[in-house]
Amino acid sequence: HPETQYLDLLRDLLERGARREDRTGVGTLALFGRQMRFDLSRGFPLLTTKRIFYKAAIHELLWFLSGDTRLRPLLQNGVRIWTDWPLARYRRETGESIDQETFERRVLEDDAFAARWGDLGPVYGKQWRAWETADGRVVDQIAQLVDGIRGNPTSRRLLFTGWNVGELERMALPPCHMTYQYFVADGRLSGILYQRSADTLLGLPWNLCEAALLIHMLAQQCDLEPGELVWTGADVHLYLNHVEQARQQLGREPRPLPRLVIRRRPESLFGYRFEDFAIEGYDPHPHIRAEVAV
Ligand code: DHF
Ligand code: TMP
Repeated sequence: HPETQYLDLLRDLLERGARREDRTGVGTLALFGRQMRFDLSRGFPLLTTKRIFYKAAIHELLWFLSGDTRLRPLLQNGVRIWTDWPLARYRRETGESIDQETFERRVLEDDAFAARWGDLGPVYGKQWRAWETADGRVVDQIAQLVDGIRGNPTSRRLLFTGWNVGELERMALPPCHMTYQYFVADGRLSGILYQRSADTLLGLPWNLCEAALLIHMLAQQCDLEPGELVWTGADVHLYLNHVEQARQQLGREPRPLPRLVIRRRPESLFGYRFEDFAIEGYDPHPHIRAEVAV
């Protein structure tokens, strides 16, 4: 079962991970340099050993592709996974002890507040769709990628990256899933995701889901079949407050992978809507709660 790769990774982290301090102060067990491969023709790589909120993941990917970096459109879709970072900044800079719900309500309802506190800076969406060059051009890396896959499928430059060195300090968080590269052979489109830093229990399952989703969308737009998703992680870690959750998950048997259905072929990669996607046959084990390290 493809998910065995993920469970093996969790087990390796528990058994052999190096205990390291980290930026958040939580501490991790970490390994350096790991790879997993998922043949997308064998099913959609959504974990089954715990429920993943894939609807929120779809919203997040569409938000990246829209070029947006503001919290508000995520919150309007009920996606709260990014609130913690602007909230931490607000608390740090104002000294106010506002709760998450109040903060989110203000971002949703108060334009001035949202403009001041509700933006993540030039994160993924900005770099993917509107990278600003030193000579004043604005580059849409995703549009160029689609043109490249269609027009020059054997190119070895079919990639985009969020790692814009000059803008890292202005980002709420420097990109984790930072570079995506694509490869066309035998009518199939494969993709590599290079992830510099992976929260194996919380973030990684979402990253796999979204990277796979993007391959499916690109393939549809370029008249190709989805090939493989190759995931490469550099600093791959398990937070010390996720150890119990990892053990619990390791006690579960993977179930058949679900399938992704794209109900419509939009006129461009930027025409997809949330309703265009359906995940069929998803019967996961129950969700496992875990705290995210800010
Ligand atoms: N920081 C850390 N330490 N780990 C991350 O995975 C992470 N991910 C970020 C931003 N910063 C991060 C963006 N993506 C969750 C999932 C993805 C994500 C952020 C958070 C998360 O908390 N997922 C939970 C529940 C989500 C929910 O209740 O909607 C999960 O169980 O998947
Ligand atoms: P770092 O910037 O110090 O590496 O912290 C970022 C943390 O967030 C790290 O634990 C990795 C995790 N993360 C993911 O695993 N996937 C993601 O998509 C994001 C945004 C973060």
